[in-house]
Formats: sequence, structure tokens, C-alpha cells
Amino acid sequence: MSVTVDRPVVSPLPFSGLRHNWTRDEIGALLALPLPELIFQAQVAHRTHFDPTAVQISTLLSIKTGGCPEDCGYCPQSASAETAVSASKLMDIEPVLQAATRARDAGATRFCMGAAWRSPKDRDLERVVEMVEGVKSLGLETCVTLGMLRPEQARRLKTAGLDYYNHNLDTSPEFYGDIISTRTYQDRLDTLAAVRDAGISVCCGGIIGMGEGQEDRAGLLETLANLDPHPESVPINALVKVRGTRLEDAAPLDPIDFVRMIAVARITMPASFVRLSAGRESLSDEAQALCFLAGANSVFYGDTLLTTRNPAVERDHELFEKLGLTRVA
Ligand code: SAM
Ligand code: DTB
Ligand code: SF4
Repeated sequence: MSVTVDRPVVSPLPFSGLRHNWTRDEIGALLALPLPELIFQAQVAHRTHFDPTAVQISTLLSIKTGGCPEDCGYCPQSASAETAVSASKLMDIEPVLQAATRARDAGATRFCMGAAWRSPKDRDLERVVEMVEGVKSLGLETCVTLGMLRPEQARRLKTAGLDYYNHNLDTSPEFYGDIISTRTYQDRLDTLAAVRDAGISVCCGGIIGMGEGQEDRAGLLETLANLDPHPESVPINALVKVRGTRLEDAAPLDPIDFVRMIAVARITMPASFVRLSAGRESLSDEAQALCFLAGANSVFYGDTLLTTRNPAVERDHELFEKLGLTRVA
């Protein structure tokens, strides 16, 4: 007996070119595909551009923690959250270089420094510039995430040798206002344009599990995939629910929805690194394996993200070994 499955019509396979004209309906149809079909399409896209066993490894360090004037509902570092995170000043250069050296020796190839700012003051930016120069001289790729940037600040970071700037869109334009009121979606797009114009590679993604609908997930991917060029790196975060944040009681995220989001990021931005980002701590090995099958090829590595926990490095070693994954050199 044969069974027929109704399949939505999506872009034909194989598809090796890069598109920047995705519609929300197309992306919604991809998100709703039967899982075996979705994983197959994601695998085809992944193998067209990458070795599917190679994973890029980034380590994060919070160089300025807490006390942030923005009101992002998910974030434990917002001054409007009632969390246990205490505000600290911008770190000195030496301890940052020590942390970067440890990350490099543990196998990371990129070091990402995050600051809980709305945007950097020019005096603070000069210290970050020194950090970037120092981390680069250790032989690591550099990434920073400092909030909104003006074009001349982006150019200053470029002259320091910065490789990547992380600035997320977080969610769809429609749902965005439910999560953040202190800066607009357009502010974020303007920062991304300043970074791109300065010649810095873009790291831009979002968060799921914040109470958004399927159309918002599609809307986030639509915006990301229609950036031209695509962000070189696309972090897909699952909300880490932190007590005292506005989203502490958000409904649990089904790990299969995380897998679907990664697969559709892979299909729509096939040549970009898709990072299985925050939220790995609450995923089983099996769910992470599905994320890698769906086209994830980058992770944050190290016991902490910015303020919350990430899988212990020993657990990641075991996972990589078990799955036969290797690190991108
Ligand atoms: N302040 C800068 C900014 O917002 O651009 C940089 C640091 S901010 C913490 C970087 C990103 O981390 C946010 O854009 C958000 O996507 C992610 N993030 C923050 N808190 C999170 C949480 N609880 N769960 C998942 N992702 C989170
Ligand atoms: C991104 O997309 N995720 C990282 C990084 N970019 C800077 C941050 C995740 C933060 C999770 C909550 C915390 O540890 O404070
Ligand atoms: Fe501040 Fe960034 Fe957290 Fe928003 S996500 S509150 S801008 S540190």
C-alpha cells in the first residue's frame, strides 16, 4: 500500500545559488515541511557549501556586564530586569587577553567579546580597539557585540582588524515591539548597514521561544535571508529563561522547532555559518545531533555564554567525538 504525503511546493532542488528574494510564505512553507523532507533539503544545501562534519568554534566573554539601559525582555543584563547579575565596568585589557589565550589553547578559533551597552562611548571604544588588536595578535578571529554603532565607529573597529560584528535582529519586525521598546528594528538594520559598509563581516540572527508565532519565526528568517549579502554568521538562540527577566515564564520551546529553525536558516542562507547558539545547555545530545543534521555548523564553546551557562567543555568534547564532528581549523 502506498501513502501519499501532501507537500507544499517550495524552491526546486538542487539549488546552489544564493537568493535574496525570499517571501514569508515560502519560508513558512519550509518551516512546515515534514521533518524528513526538511532535513533532506537542509543537507543538500549544507553539503553544497560545507563539509558537514566540520564545526566552527567561538568562545564568548562578557567584557562589560549588566546595568544596560535597554529593556530587551529576554536579557538578564538589562537594568530593568530584576536579576542577580550585578553591573560591572569595562574590563582591563590584560585579563581579556588571558581569557582569549585560554580559549585559543582549548581549541576556539574565534573570540567574541560582548558588552551590555546601548552603544559604545568613544572612550570605551578605544579600549575595545586595543582588545581587538591584542586578541588578533594571538592568532584568533575577533568578534565584538557592543550595541548600536555609528558608521565612523564601525570604521574605527575595522582599522583595528575586527573580523565580525554581532548584532541580532532577534525576531520579526511585527513581534519586535513586544520584546524591546528602547530601540527600533530600523536602528538595528542601520547598525548592520554601518558594519557591512565598513567591510566587517556580519554576525546576525535571533531568538526563538519568546512567545512568537510561526509567522514571526518566518519573518525573522525572511529579513535575514533578504539581506544582501547574507550575514556570514547566523546565530540561532533558544531563549535562556532567566529569573527576574520579563520572559522568565515563557512557554517551553519544543526542541524540534529549534531544529526546524536551523534547517530553514541553512536552506535560505546556504553559504553562511549557522550557529546553534544559546540554549544548548537544555538540549539533549540527540536534539543537538538533529541540529547538526539540519545544517548547524557553529557553536559557542566554553562553560559560560555571557552570564548564563553553556555545556561544559568536557561534555562538548564527548559530543563531538560521539558524532564524529571535527573543528574548523
Ligand atoms: N548589548 C549588545 C546588544 O544587544 O546588541 C550586545 C550583547 S547582547 C547580550 C547579544 C545578544 O544576546 C542579544 O541580541 C540576544 O539576541 C542574545 N541574548 C541575550 N539574552 C539572551 C537570552 N536570555 N537567551 C537567548 N539569547 C539571549
Ligand atoms: C548571540 O546571538 N548569542 C550570544 C552572542 N550572540 C553574544 C549571547 C547569548 C546570551 C545568552 C544569555 C547570557 O548568557 O547572558
Ligand atoms: Fe542590553 Fe544587549 Fe541585553 Fe539588550 S540584549 S538589554 S542591549 S545587553
